[in-house]
Amino acid sequence: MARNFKMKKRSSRRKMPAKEVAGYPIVLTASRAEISQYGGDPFRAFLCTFPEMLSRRALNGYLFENDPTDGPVRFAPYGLRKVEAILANEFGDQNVIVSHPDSLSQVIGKNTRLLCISTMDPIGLAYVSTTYNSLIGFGGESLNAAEFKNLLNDPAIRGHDPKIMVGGAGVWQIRDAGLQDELHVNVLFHGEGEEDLVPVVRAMLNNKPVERYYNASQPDKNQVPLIKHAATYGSVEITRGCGRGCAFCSPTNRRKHSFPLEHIMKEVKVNVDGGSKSIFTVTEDMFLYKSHPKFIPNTPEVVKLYKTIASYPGVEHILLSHASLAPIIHDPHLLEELTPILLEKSYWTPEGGYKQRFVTAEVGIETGSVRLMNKHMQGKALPFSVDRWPELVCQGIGLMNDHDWWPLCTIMTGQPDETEEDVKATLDLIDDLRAQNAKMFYTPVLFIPLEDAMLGKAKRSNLESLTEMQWMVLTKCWKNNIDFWQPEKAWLYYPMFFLSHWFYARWKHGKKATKPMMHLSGFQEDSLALSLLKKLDLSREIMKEKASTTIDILRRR
Ligand code: B12
Ligand code: SF4
Repeated sequence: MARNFKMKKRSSRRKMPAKEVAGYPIVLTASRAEISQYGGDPFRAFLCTFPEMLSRRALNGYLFENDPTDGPVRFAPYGLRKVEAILANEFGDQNVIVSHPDSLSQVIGKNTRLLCISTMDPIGLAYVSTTYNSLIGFGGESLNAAEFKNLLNDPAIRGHDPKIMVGGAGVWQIRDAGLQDELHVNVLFHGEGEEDLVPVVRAMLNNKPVERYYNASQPDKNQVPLIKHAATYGSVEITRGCGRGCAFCSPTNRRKHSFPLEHIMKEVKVNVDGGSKSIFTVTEDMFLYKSHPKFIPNTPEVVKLYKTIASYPGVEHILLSHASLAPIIHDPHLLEELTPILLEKSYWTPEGGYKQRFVTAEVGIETGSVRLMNKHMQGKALPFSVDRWPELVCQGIGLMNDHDWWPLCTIMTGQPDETEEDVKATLDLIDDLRAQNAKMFYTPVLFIPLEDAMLGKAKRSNLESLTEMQWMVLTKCWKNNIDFWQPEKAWLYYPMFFLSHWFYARWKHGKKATKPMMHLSGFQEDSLALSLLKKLDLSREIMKEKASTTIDILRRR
């Protein structure tokens, strides 16, 4: 699926070197969208998955936050920091630099042999980008994609023509989009860097052949180096891999292990010394940390970990990436002991404009269907059976809410073999959560086959193929988000969705979106008004069909 990927003119904010610079042999970078740290709020970064026209406006103040310098960037994505450590340990600190994309002209020069770029979503083909770009349907490609293109268009790169290697979770997108040649990328490095990166770089520097799409072997846990400089949001990996084995997931393929506390604290120090006020614990599930067999949580070790991080001088906030529900149901003491530590270090507070202080982490609910859970996500509920999934979800979210945890939850629809019964089960689960006044933020997404996931070859879902009920999953989630997070703005959102449906979305997405969109516009699902609107929609459809048949008949005459 080759795409039109025309290069734009260079941004006026880029500095031009006064004279020819020597440059560093190995330069590392990421796009503005992925290297910025958005005032310290990682959830703001998700806006980069929205169309450029909307997200650039919303984020513009943040995209240049790492003020361009002539030297190394202050904060960089954690994966890129690992790559920096791997390469600097081998080729010498003086030969490797991580640069902000706006400063490339200061660090790429005649000595530069290799440019390494890290990316999670270069073409905007991951879950959130795909879902919301097609849903909104105007405003261009995602900011992630636009900024990745801008990066490769940098005059310093074009002028000096170093070899280019791209790595990180999103490399498959460049291959799938058929853009490797057009972007002049010599090597797409897929997988972890600790085992194979050095030989690959050595081969590239020596002009030896390297596979264009390089699949890296898995490293041993002892090979993972400490980062040398601060990562965005103060990221520190506490575990790698997962092992629950969900069929749509890629990180589950990594070898599962927890990093020793000493290793973690050394990286906390690097981040704090580098100026970070927060520590972001990177993991597939924070309760995997030193967990026992069958994913039974190791409460004392988890509590010790967060206590130690929280008491490190200079750590003002602790941010969490992912968490799962089963461990907190298995051990009710887990949240009891952990919450006071995390609540005190929360980034989400009334001073920041929120209703109250709360803790948040990303939780994967994905579906309410026990059948789909059994088929694709059997390990997700361990140590419990997935046969109780909807009940476990309600119980887990309830426990979280009791302890002031307001999770961000993903719900996925359009899975390859999702039936109407499966979708109904998901809608029922969302209703049950609403009935218990769940405090949470839903991120509904379409199923996307990530390359190295077990379902990597499955059919990609899209809005055109969604049924009315699948649409309802998307809109119900957003209705709940409005009603919980911004009920005072409902008067603005409801008419906005109503008008956008009748003047735009209905034309773009068809009549199956009508009932769901009217629900999102504030109509009760079973209200008379909604069924009248649906009927009106249906009769318009019939009239349109009749008109086109009449035109056909007249034409034939
Ligand atoms: C932390 C995190 C974030 C943080 C980023 C923090 C940061 N800047 O450091 C936040 C919350 C901001 C974030 C946002 C998004 N994320 Co994210 N994120 C993660 C998470 C949980 C951990 C990433 C991490 O640091 N891992 C640890 C490091 C060591 O691993 P790594 O980054 O993969 O790096 C290694 C290799 O990839 C490789 N490598 C990395 N870079 C390079 C570069 C070169 C040149 C080479 C050779 C090698 C190389 O070497 C490294 C060491 O082994 C992963 C899940 C996961 N486990 O990977 C998802 C993940 C990477 N995110 C993902 C996505 C899609 C996003 C979003 C686009 C939103 C979305 N879900 O649609 C946004 C992007 C917004 C933006 N513009 O920044 C997806 C990528 C999917 C895919 N395969 O295409 C993942 C895999 C989650 C998932 N399963 O959906 N994310
Ligand atoms: S629980 Fe999460 S990280 Fe683990 S395999 Fe499932 S989706 Fe992947």
